[in-house]
Amino acid sequence: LPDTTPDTFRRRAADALTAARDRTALLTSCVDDPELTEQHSPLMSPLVWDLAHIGNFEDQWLLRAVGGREALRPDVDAVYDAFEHPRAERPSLPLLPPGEARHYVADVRTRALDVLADTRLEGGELTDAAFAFGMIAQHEQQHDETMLITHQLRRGPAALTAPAPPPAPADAASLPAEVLVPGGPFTMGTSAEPWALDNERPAHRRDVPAFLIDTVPVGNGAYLSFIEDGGYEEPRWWAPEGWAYIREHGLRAPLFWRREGSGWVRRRFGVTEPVPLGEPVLHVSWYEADAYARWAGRRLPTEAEWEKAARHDPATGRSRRYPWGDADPGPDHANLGQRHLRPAPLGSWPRGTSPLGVRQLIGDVWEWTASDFLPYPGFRAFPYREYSEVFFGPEHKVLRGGSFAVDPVACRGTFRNWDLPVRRQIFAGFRTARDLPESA
Ligand code: AVJ
Ligand code: FE
Repeated sequence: LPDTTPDTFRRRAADALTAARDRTALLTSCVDDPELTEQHSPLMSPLVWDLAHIGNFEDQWLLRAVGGREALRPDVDAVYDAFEHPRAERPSLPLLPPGEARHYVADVRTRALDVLADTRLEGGELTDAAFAFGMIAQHEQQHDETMLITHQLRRGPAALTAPAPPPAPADAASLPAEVLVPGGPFTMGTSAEPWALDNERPAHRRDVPAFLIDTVPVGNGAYLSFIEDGGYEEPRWWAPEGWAYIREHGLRAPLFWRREGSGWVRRRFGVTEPVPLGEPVLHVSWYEADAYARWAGRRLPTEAEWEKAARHDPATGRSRRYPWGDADPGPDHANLGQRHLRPAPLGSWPRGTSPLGVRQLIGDVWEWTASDFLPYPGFRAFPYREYSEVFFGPEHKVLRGGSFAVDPVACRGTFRNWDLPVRRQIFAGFRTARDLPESA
């Protein structure tokens, strides 16, 4: 685990906050002010809402709760309360205009860094204050991912560019299709990770029977076979609610795909390109992932299976922080942090392989799991119920592993994301699993 003496902690916290702000600044300066204020999709907030919401959340938690200081803008709390106003109605709120929003977030940050310098942090201990700085950095990075989704939904020429990820490594084509994960208990979740969110806690033992899991995520090529086999016309592959949903909305392919001539193209950050067959499939709902798996004679992994495949080290019996070990993610481990604006080819990042041989678990695409979003035994809401607790229940499905759009500060082997099973604008794909045959 990272060294958490007060001085290194202060440096880590300041660096994490600064990295998040650099990304926020880029995402909110690469389009003009009218584009910041307009709503690009009813599923998303105007970018300028995200921007000031980031500052208001920091105002509430770092200035008021941790610093015990006066609020900078208590008058805008209600406008930026995500629970009071669903995304669709946010454009009609009295939002701070772009210039004012930029000043607000900058003023809050200056004062928050002041609070960081003044706050007493006991050596190595997880204090509520120490957690709050990590929570705020993660919150801003989560909204940076949300804003990147808005950029992907936006019409018009590209506003963002990034280099392509490296080509697949030499062994990518010869990897086994699936990996056997042996049965038995493993440690799920964490009690030690200082910046783990409430829903990742506490660490607990889980018995997971032996199963087989895909070595890499499902690719566009395999997904295309499902489409061409009539997958979207065949009700037997679909959960009943999923079938009703694709019929009602006329869905026949992942979001952003379009038929052109005899093939398929997709629009990606303002550029239209042939669907790359060797990349993980992206922008599919849980219903589509579930239907594909059934068509393939397989199923989605449960959340516990995913985490065991990612963290369990059979040599020691321990759970690692990440598939590759306990070291923080580096550029060779995983495609994270919006370095590339697309997932890497199937089989990429050999240095990020798990002890059992599973690849691309972290980064590239969020992976839908079979599981509902539920609390772990011993869960305690922290620091407030609306962070996770109000979302627990069968209506939300868990996603794991993070995407290319996720920053390392908000990505761990234990990190849990959740969304509605109809959602497709998020950077989500999946991999499949199956039970071990009786005879084995
Ligand atoms: C964990 C991604 C579902 O965006 O709704 C942002 C993260 N929580 N602000 C979301 C979050 C509060 C959350 N997700
Ligand atoms: Fe938020």
